[in-house]
Amino acid sequence: MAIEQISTFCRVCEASCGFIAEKEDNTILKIRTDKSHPVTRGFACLKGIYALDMHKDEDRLNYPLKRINKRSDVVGKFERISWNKSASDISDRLKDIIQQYGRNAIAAYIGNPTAFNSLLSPAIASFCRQTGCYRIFSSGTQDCTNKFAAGEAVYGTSTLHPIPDIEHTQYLLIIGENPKVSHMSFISISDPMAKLMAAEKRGVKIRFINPRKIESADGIGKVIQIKPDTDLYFLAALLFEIERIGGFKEDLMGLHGKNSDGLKKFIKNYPPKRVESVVGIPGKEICEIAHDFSRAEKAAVHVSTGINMGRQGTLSYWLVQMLSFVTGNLDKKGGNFYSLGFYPAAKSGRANVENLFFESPFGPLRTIAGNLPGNLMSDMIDAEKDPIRALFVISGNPILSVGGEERIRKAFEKLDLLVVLDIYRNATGEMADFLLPCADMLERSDINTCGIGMQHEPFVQYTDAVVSPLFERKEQWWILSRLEQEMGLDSVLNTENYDPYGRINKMLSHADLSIETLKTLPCQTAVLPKPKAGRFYSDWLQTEDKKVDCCPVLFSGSIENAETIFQELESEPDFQLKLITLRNSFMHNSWYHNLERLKKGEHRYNAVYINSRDAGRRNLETGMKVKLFSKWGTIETIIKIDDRLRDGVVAMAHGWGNQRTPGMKVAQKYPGVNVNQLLPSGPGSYEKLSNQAHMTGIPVGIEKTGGL
Ligand SMILES: Nc1nc2c(c(=O)[nH]1)N[C@H]1C(S)=C(S)[C@@H](COP(=O)(O)OP(=O)(O)OC[C@H]3O[C@@H](n4cnc5c(=O)[nH]c(N)nc54)[C@H](O)[C@@H]3O)O[C@H]1N2
Ligand SMILES: Nc1nc2c(c(=O)[nH]1)N[C@H]1C(S)=C(S)[C@@H](COP(=O)(O)OP(=O)(O)OC[C@H]3O[C@@H](n4cnc5c(=O)[nH]c(N)nc54)[C@H](O)[C@@H]3O)O[C@H]1N2
Ligand code: SF4
Ligand SMILES: [Mo]
Repeated sequence: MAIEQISTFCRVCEASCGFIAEKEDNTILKIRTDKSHPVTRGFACLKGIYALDMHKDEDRLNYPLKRINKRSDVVGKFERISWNKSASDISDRLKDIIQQYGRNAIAAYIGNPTAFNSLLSPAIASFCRQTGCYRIFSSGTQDCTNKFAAGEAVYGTSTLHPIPDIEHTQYLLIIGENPKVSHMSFISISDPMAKLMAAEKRGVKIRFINPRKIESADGIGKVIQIKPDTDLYFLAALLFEIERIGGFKEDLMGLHGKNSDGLKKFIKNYPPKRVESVVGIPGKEICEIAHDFSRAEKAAVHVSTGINMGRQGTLSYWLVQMLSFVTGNLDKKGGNFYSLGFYPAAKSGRANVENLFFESPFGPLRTIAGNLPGNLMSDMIDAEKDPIRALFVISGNPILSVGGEERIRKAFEKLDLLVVLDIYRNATGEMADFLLPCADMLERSDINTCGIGMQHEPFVQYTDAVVSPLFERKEQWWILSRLEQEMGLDSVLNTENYDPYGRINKMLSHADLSIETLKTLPCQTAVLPKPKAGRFYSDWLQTEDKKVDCCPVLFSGSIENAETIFQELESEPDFQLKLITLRNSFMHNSWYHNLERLKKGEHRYNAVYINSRDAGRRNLETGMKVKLFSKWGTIETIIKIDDRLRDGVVAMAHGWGNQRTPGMKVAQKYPGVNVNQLLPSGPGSYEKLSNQAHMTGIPVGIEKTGGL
């Protein structure tokens, strides 16, 4: 058969880079970037290209497996079973659990790749609704639920996140984000560095707020090195100074806002001079940023996980929105605006603002976009009353990605049933009763729904499966539907001529598109109108009264608590080290660890990075073995001097620690260490407003354990 060229796209991160896959029969020969793609224009990173290594990896999960030894045995013993047998065994056990303990006993953990699989979310919703699984955890509480919570409170919807107009702005503030490595999040953008470089050339003043002089800033703008977990006070001080110099657009605030007195009262507490020692930035420098931002004709702001993972991510994101709103940069060309795309997603996240919290043994709780705090998952399994007994892990790896590995492992041992749907037998899968092998992105059709409402250059692309799933791998929507069928519930598999794209076609019809029309276009891609200002207050804002809430009542308790945290930070000893995360281009959370090609030189382990001054004070040098400890755990690793870090900050990559993952031989050969053993978990370890886990600015200590 002749070699075919299939146009497809990457589903690892939001950029959705276009690819050409070359295949012969059902074998993929090569993946290359698609230079003819109308939006991504040949841009890609290693992870996208290496998806082919993953597709072919001999350690991939290829058949359903059933555990035959105890879950507490470190190494799982599994036997191969058929899909029919796995469906009936899981169904029987689930029915027993429901009969014995009620539906409360079932829970799910939904991992990050779910966001890049357009057919999966409705299948999860159906499965959970029908089985009564209402305790849902997800990787969202590790990376972004603060944005959902603030969106709901301020704009009335969790899905309204105005993106920066990089092309037309004059001043760009980027907080807690490293575009060169991570390619941005909550703005889906191809080749962000090219866009930032072009902006720099145009004379845009770019300022990064980050504890580390990130790679993104090499030759672009300037980094202002903030102390971790203090962004709230930095933002409050910016607003304080902007108000002081008369930079608030009071007329606009009157027209489109409410409760601005509450905002003003809050920021009054944090003049630049007061916050400078806590945030680690001289008051003068804070004032300069405030002046530049408010005096620029057009200024834009964007923030990411560096802010989200702090203890006060929701309040911080609130002030980010306020910065844009009060300076008149919200819904403005060159400021921040909503990017519509093919479907008005801003409306679908409309908040139910009644009855926000409910009582629980862990104190008042709420769900954010359906999610409970991931940091309570072990507690809810461990609970005396109504424990979780059955857990479905759907493309996630909580053992390595959530804080408190040992607590999670202990809790998982207690489960009556653990079912893991993944492409690998990952660290979590090693504890599973059933491992269900899933199709990878090259083996399934899809469209790029993930970035709706946040695309820099909106486009929608359809891809066929490049090849049909190898071995007995299956798509996850099929697996969940098969389980429904086996349990006698409604299942799309019982519908004759079921069209998995029915719902998506309805969404596409908003832009007069359908899967069929997409298939006729070059790269199966429709380029959509560029985002523009003008409809934010009239159409996208979802509060009842169509006003931006400048100080939601919901925030009162957290606002009071902000002062307590400020005073705690003020009295911290000077020598206190704080831990932050360090992503790099050779890892993607906890996956991609089984590719030999990514394990070269220093990428064979995850060192702790520290600057030479902090290292010198402790007689530490690159290569030395050290113990890194926190209130929650201790790990051993190796020092790497990195003078990009500010004083008092150490950094480590997460997602490592595969010592106990024999199903991934390369990952186990280069295990590194799971930094999340140092992170807090349980009550008090997440932001109450948003359930977002506290993951940056963790107080740690460091001690030498060995020589070079
Ligand atoms: N300390 C610290 N911890 C962190 C972070 C941090 O910055 N610092 N970052 C956090 C962030 S941002 C996130 S999003 C979470 C991620 O948390 P998780 O989503 O729990 O973990 P991932 O490592 O993304 O694991 C995804 C799993 O999905 C599998 N997978 C990949 N593609 C597919 C597919 O197509 N189908 C199926 N079924 N499975 C697939 C992979 O093999 C992998 O096992 O971790 C967080 N943890
Ligand atoms: N190569 C690679 N790309 C990825 C991922 C990956 O693991 N590897 N993960 C993907 C996922 S799931 C996500 S969510 C995105 C995340 O995308 P980003 O949010 O851009 O993630 P990071 O590159 O970790 O950048 C976060 C930055 O915040 C800084 N920071 C840490 N603490 C603080 C703080 O308290 N305040 C401030 N102001 N800054 C702080 C860190 O130094 C870091 O530079 O990336 C995605 N892309
Ligand atoms: S930037 Fe994101 S979407 Fe593009 S190739 Fe890399 S991982 Fe895939
Ligand atoms: Mo993430």
